[in-house]
Parts: sequence; C-alpha cells; structure tokens
Amino acid sequence: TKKKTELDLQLNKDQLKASIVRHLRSTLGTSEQKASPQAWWKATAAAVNEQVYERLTRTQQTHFNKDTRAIHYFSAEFLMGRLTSNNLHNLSLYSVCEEALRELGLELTDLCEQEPDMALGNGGLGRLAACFIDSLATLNYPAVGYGLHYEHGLFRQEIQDGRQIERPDSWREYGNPWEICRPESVQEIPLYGYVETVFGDKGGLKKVWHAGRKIKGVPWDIPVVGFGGHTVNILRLWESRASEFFDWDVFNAGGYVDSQAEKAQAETISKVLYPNDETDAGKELRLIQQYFFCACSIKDIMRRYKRVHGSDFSNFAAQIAIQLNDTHPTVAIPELMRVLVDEEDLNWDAAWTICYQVFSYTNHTLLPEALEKWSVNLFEKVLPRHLEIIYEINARFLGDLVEAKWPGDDVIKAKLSIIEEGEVRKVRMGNLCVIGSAKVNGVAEIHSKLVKEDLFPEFAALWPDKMCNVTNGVTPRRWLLACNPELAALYDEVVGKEWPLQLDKLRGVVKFADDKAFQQQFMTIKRHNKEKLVKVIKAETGIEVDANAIFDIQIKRLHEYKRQQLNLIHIMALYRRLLANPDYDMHPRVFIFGSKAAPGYKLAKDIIYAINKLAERVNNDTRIQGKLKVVFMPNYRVSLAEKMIPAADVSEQISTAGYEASGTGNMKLALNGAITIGTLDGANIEIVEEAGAEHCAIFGLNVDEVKALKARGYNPYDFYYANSELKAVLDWFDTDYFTPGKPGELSSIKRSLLEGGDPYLTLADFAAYSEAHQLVDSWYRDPALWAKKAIINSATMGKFNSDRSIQDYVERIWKLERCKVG
Ligand code: 26R
Repeated sequence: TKKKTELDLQLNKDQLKASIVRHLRSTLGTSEQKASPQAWWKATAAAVNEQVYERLTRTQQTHFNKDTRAIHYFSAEFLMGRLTSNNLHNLSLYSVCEEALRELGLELTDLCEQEPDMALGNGGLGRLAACFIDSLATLNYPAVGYGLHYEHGLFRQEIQDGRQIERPDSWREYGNPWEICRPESVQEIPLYGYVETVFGDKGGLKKVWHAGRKIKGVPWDIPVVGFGGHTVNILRLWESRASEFFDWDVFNAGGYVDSQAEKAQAETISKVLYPNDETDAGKELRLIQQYFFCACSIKDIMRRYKRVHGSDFSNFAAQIAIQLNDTHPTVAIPELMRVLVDEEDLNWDAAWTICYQVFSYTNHTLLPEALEKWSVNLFEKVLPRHLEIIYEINARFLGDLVEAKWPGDDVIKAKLSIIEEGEVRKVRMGNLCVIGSAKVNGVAEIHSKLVKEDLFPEFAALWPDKMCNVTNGVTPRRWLLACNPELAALYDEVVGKEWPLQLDKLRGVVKFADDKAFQQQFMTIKRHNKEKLVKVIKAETGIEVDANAIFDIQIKRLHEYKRQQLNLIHIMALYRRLLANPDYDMHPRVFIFGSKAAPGYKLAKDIIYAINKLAERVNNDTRIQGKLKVVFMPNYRVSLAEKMIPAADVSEQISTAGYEASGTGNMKLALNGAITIGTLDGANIEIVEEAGAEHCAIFGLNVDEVKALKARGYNPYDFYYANSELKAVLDWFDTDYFTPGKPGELSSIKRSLLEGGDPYLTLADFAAYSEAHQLVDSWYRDPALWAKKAIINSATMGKFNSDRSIQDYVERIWKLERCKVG
C-alpha cells in the first residue's frame, strides 16, 4: 500500500467546500438551507478534522515506531482560547477555507465567532502552557500536555452597575468539535482510606494503600496542530466520573438517591476551574483535583512505557521527562515514587534516582500567598500513603544532604524541610518540587535571579546547577499571524514568509523604521485595527471612542501588584487637570482595561468598580471635549485579547518591580506595535534590551530600589502630603463625585493606599508614572517619531517567540530530539 504524500493531504478549495457541505448534512444532520451559523462552524471544524486526524495518526505511529523520549507537560491550566482559525492557519488552510466558505455565502471570521473560548486557565500560566504546546508541535518534538477537563472554565464576567458578577462558563454545553473522548484509556484513581504494612513476597515489609474511594478518569484528547501541519501532538485532559456508575445493589435497596449523590461527588472533581489567582484557599477539592489529574497522567505514561519496556525501568528516565507547571502538579512526584516502590517493587534508591531525573519544575510567582502549602492533616486524610512518602523523602534529604552540608544546623533544616512546623503543620509544595526535580527554572532573567537569591538561596547553594532561567515567549502564529492579518501580510512582503517560524527575521523591518512610506503603511494598519476595536467597544459597552485618540491598554488579571490602581489614579489626575484647565495640552486618550478579579478578592473588585464609575463620569463629561475616555471591557479572555492587542498604541506594564515574574501580554502588545509604559520588572527588562531604552517609556523604582525603600520603612503618607495632586486625587475617593449620593463607595482604595501601607508602592511610583505618560504624549504628537518607535518595538520582539523558549527548555532541561513526521 502506497503511503499518502504530503500533497495528497493538502486540500483544495473545492474539496474543502464539498467536505464542509457533506459534514453539514451527515455529521450535523441539517442542510444548506436551514443550517445555523453554529452548524456551519461545526461542519467546517469537522472538515478540518479529517486533516487533523490523518496527521495525528501519522504522528502517533511515528512516535511509537521511533520510541523517542518525550516531554509530558503537567499543568492544572491550559488557556487554549479558540482553535478554529489557529488550526486552519497551522494547516495552511486558512485562505483556502475562506474562499470555500465565501462561495457558500459565508464569512470565515463570522463563523469563528461561533466558537466558545476554551478558558481552562486563569491567566499567564495557563496561556503560557497553550503557547508552549503549540511550539512543541511546531518544532516537531514528541510532547503530551496533561491537565484537567473542567466542565466549567474561568467564570464569565458580567458588569452590573459597575460591579463584577461571575457567571458560569459552559464552553462545551452544545458540544465541542475539537475534543475526542478516549474510553479505551480510562484510569481508576484511589483516594482516602488507610495504609497497611504487610510482609512482601520477597521478604521485608511492604505498604498497601487501601483506598476509601475510587474515581474514574476519562481522557479527552485535543489535537495540537503544529504550524506547517507535520506534527499533531495531543493535549490530554482528564474528566472525573463515578467509578461504579450504577450500583444495582444500592439501586434495588432503594438507594438510588445515594448512588446519585456519589456520582455527583465524583463528577465534582473536574467540574470547575479554581479562579483563585491569589490565595490558596486550602480547599480539599483543589488538592483532589491536583492528585486526580497527576495520578491519571502518571498511569497513562506508565501504561505506554510498559507496553514497550515491560517492567524494566532502566530506560524510564531516558524516555520520560515531566515538566511541572508551577507547584500545582507537585503531587506527581510522590505518586511516581508510590507507583515505583509499592506497585512495581523497586527499592527506594532506585525509584528516587528515576524520579528526580524525570521531573523539572517551573516557578511562576514569588508572591508568598501563592506558594502552595497543604495542611498535613488534609494530606493524611486524602492521600495517606503520599504523606508517608513525603516524610521519607524529607528525612533522607535533611538527614543526608542538608546534614552533610550544614552539620547540626537546625535553623537551616527547619527552613528547607518539606514540612513547615507550627500550630498547623503544613506540606510545602515548593520545597518538595525543588528536592524532587532535576532542574528548577524561573520565567524571566530577573525572576530567575530572585528565585535563586531570595526564594530558594539554600537550595541554590546545595545544588548550584539546578536553578536556571527560561524566559517566557508567545506563539507568533496566534499573536501576530492570526490576530493581525494586515500586519502579517505587510511583514510577508518585506521580510518574506519565514517569520512565523523565525521571528528574528522581523529584525529586517528595522531598516524601514525611518522610511516614510513604510511608516504610513504600518500606521494605516494600526488605524484599521483601532477602527475595528472601536466597533467592538461600542457593541460591548455602548461607549463611543475616537480612533484618532491614543489607545492605551492594560489587560491582565486584577491584582494589587499589577497596579491597575496606579493607572486609575493617574487617569483621575488627568481628569483633574482637564477640569482645572480645559485647554490642558494633551492628545486625546482612551484608557482601555480588560480584567477579571478573583471572586473573593474584595479590593480587586472595588478597583473594577472604581474604573467603571470613573468611566461613567468621564465619558459623559462634555467639559473635557472628548480628550479623555475610559473603557472597561467586560469578560476579558483570549478571543478578546486577539481583538484588543492589534489595536493598542500604548501597553501598560506597570507592576511593582520584583513582583511580575515575567508577563507575556507585554510581549504580545509590543509585537503588535504598542509602546510599553513599564517598570523594570519581569520580561519588561528584556523587552527594553531588545527594543532599546529610547523606544520604551520606563519609569519608577527598580528591584533594588524597591527593596531599599521597604528596608528603610516605606510610608505612603510621605508621598501623599508631598504631592498636592496625588493628595487631591486620593481625597476624591472619599467624595461622591463618581458615585452620586453614595460617598465612601470608593474609599477602600484610598484606605489600602494609606492606612493599608500601600504594599505595592503605588504612591512612590506615581510621579514618575505621570512623567512617563507625558513623555509618551509628546512622542505621539510627532507621527514619524511614534511610527518609528512602534515599528522598532514590533520588529525587535523575535526573542519572545515561544519556539525560542521551548528550544531553551530542550537544551537546558529536557534534552529532547526532534522527530520528523510523515
Ligand atoms: C495557588 C493558586 C491559588 C494559584 C496561584 C497563582 C494558581 C494560579 C496562580 C497564577 C500564577 C502562578 C501565574 O499565572 N503566574 C504568571 O505566570 C506567567 C507565566 O509564566 C507570568 O508571565 C506572570 O508574570 C505570572 O504572574
């Protein structure tokens, strides 16, 4: 039998058109005459899937035959967004599909709007995982993403009377064409119960975990199509189900209701994504979620390994690499130990040698409240055997390694212990990760340095080669090619079509940064993108904004350290200046926000409310002649980001230095020609290195200055009393100027910045921030200067291709080889 060639796989327009119509009839059960846009979208996806599945099968066969080492990316979050246009682009079918649909009287972009976002993540960490699996497939690396198949992703945000309301997200309510259920790979996962010590067959003692409950894990596969369409890897997401779906004995005894309750409990595990972007609520269900998907994934890996190697584990560490995306999947470490020691009968040392070679850990935050700790009691109840294993890992680590390095030093032992002593004893997941991993990385140069020097200094002393850096990146396929087609086409013309794979090629654009004609083309595209966003803003909020204004955008989760409140008080200051002097000289500005607050984060929600109240007042104030507009875009998500980012003139990256691990929105915005107003934090530092300091508006305290000010004793009142404008703005929060008849509704913000001690130094950075804005304003008045800066920013972001990040992971951590498919 002759193998199909690449050419056979590539569809032409007429074939695709026929396939879409065929699927409309035979898969969707409707007809051209009465099909809804949703049915057309699903039919299109089904037609595309014929291509996807063929390539998926080839990839899996190739990987199986070559038995290559693979990376297994464990993440509680994958923020995939929509897949239709991405898959079409990666299969080089986008324009073919566009034409095919046009002949059927349909617009592809409209059909794409039918797809709900796959919002199985909170923000940066989840979206990074999505970019990384795109890059892994694109670079032809054997890789599997493992995570949870949440029924409900991150909540949908509605704004009512200016306040955030959370509504459930139901992304698969009407079916999702991109997922495939794999009942043949179902797993069963134990929970609760107790541990018994018995005599093993080989003599010696053996531990047996008698589970109190068993949960079924059902895998759903999402094909991950690499750009160019050669490798199609999978993202495997586990859904929880009741183990004995229907217990007939219980049923006959009239216990139908009870059995239904069990079923509901089991299904709860993968029911909903935790929106906690902030504090770890210590919830039992979250720990169970983590264990559930890790245990399913380890079993899945084991099954595949044993199919080839049987019970000979000598190749395991050579074949299997597991990346832990933050500490959320840490329990995979004691789980692999449990499987190797208890189930596969390896001795401890052999198992541990495998274990720490397999795992590596990425840290994504230094915020103490986000470093996961689980109470020992909870662990003992849910995972009794794992707690024993953790104790054993800890005892050997402290007794051998730490004792050898710092003999008799109990202070260091207490600090490095996996167990935190105290009233409530806790398991420190970060420490377990570092001890159980071959490599530990941060996500930007400065962040990795802080991980080494401030977060884990003793671990770094113990293992100097363990800590490393891999600066984050974003996939240029989604974040330029697909979301900004006009700019992509311009770049195709100027530097050729290789840039989506080799983003460094955009450097070739730098020499046109002063070219008048090129500047005009570039700014015309920006203008078109802004005009499109104007329509979206009008449709979503009713607010009318002018595309002549500077579009100044801050899009990210709401958190004090990200300092939306700094942006807010600066807009209030501008508003005051305009009220005091209607001729105040500034180019018209539209400040646009997109942000979700964790439902329990009171102050974050108050900041959203304040932005909306400010917007109402400012947008309807005729005295300021439309010079200032404020827009809060509800329900910020991946698909909205794709519309906002190409339209941004200014990118707000204003976190307190030392707190934003990397940021990835900063990269996407600069890549699309926005100029950064930012602090020297996270990847901003590297963006400035690439673009040149003169093309960014950097302001405020740097990491060392933040530390020094805190050490001296920071007092926000010093800044409040010293700056009359700042004082007036803060005092405004206590009036009813923005909340007529309801004074004090916004006071919590002022309080947090004064009595609350302003932990993120908002007031300390206010004056510098205001100056940075004035600088940006002056740049914008010189169109040639602005165009040049925007072009240079976009053209110099090649480093932030997530392909480069993946290549760094491969060389520094995973040691993988590419595997050519087809
Ligand atoms: C513990 C639990 C409640 C929790 C805490 C924090 C769950 C999720 C988070 C989100 C964190 C870890 C996160 O998203 N961090 C972000 O990771 C991005 C990708 O590396 C960085 O760009 C970004 O700076 C960082 O905040």
